[in-house]
Amino acid sequence: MNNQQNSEKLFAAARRVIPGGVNSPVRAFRSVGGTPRFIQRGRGAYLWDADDNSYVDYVLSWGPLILGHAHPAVVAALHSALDNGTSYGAPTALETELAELVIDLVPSIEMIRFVNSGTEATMSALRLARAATGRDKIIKFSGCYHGHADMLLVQAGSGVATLGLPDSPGVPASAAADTLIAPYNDLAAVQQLFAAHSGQIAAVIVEPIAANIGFVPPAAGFLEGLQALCRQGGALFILDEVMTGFRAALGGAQELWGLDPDLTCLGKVIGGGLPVGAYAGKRAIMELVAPAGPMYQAGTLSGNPLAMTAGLATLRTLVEPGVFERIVRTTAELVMGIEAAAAEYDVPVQAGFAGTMFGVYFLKSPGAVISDYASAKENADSQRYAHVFHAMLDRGVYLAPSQFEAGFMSSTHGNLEIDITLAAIHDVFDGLNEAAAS
Ligand code: KE4
Repeated sequence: MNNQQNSEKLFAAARRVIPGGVNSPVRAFRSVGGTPRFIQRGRGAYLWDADDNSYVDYVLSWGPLILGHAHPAVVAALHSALDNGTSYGAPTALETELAELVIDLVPSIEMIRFVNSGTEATMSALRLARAATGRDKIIKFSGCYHGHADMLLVQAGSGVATLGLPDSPGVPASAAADTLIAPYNDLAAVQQLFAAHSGQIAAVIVEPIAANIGFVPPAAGFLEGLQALCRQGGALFILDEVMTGFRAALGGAQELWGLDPDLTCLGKVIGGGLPVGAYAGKRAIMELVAPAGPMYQAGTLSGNPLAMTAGLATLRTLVEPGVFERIVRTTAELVMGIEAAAAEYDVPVQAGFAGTMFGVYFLKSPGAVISDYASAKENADSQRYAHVFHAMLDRGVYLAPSQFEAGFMSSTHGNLEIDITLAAIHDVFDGLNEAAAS
């Protein structure tokens, strides 16, 4: 067990003034237990905590840091931007430059509005869908997490799943009344909802990979089927690519499956670690957004020059020849190494990856298949995950502090980091067998 005295002190102080001692619930280690490590700095693939323990980091701020911590190109760009000030509340060329870059990379996007978080992106995209269709109902999927807007905190994933919250108190029934739920990967259930609510559904919003219940890829034809049902039913097809954008593929998960969503929600990577979200899509729909059109949405710090600068530096580096492909290879190497170790030590897992993001479920029984929220809750062994999480932490590897979260790779993870990680995995898996044998 590595020394965590300073984290414990800092956590005690934080809990006195911040609910749960954290500014976002998943950081509190509630589902894995123990003291969250208070981080002092990051560089490349590594984090250092308040007790100066170093970790190979696979959380990467929950996805944004695809170039690792404090990448020189991002830091240099921010240093020069800082000399010009931090915010103007007025348009800048930077916003247009980032908009043009995102539009170049994601063919379905013709126009984009920047906001400050993924929550704002999905909340605004759904308001826009309701404005565009004149309809009120939306369809989301159990276990999918689209941020914490009232209408979306219904059978959500991520921190809601991690904490096992039934849904959140404070969300009035009226706010959720128009939110219809279907199981992920269940196209028939969506067909039934369209039939039962014909002419009333404004949009279907979906994570193209259900990565807020861990890592559940779409079944063959699921996303394409949703897109077709939306077209037939007069509803907008919204892909929430806050997590998968520029990670599942450079053009997002929609590139992997040849999708053409009406709207796409983005976040994380496009801010390079600074607060940026965005909703984007077809011009005819986006031009309904104020002040071009009547649908209102606004934000004091939207398009902030520092955030735009970090996003531009990140994406411009990411699109350089070979950078993205190399991160994908490293991701594949890690996942295949974990699967090989699980086979060698007879540890039942369900692992997967798409581009630069991955997930590993520890299964309660061999052969179980996780394909949606219900099967994840039934078959994922969260207790074993918690044990592995802390054992890896003690060996200098920082995984997501929840079985219901995905893992992320960066351009700064190389052979050394993969070797450290797989050596730790072998050691931990071997220990699992010893514990079982004793
Ligand atoms: P934010 O409001 O946290 O920027 O984005 C919300 C959001 C929307 N859509 C998807 C697919 C997301 O994954 C998220 C946020 N992801 C979580 C981690 N799974 C953020 C971590 C946290 O809540 O602290």
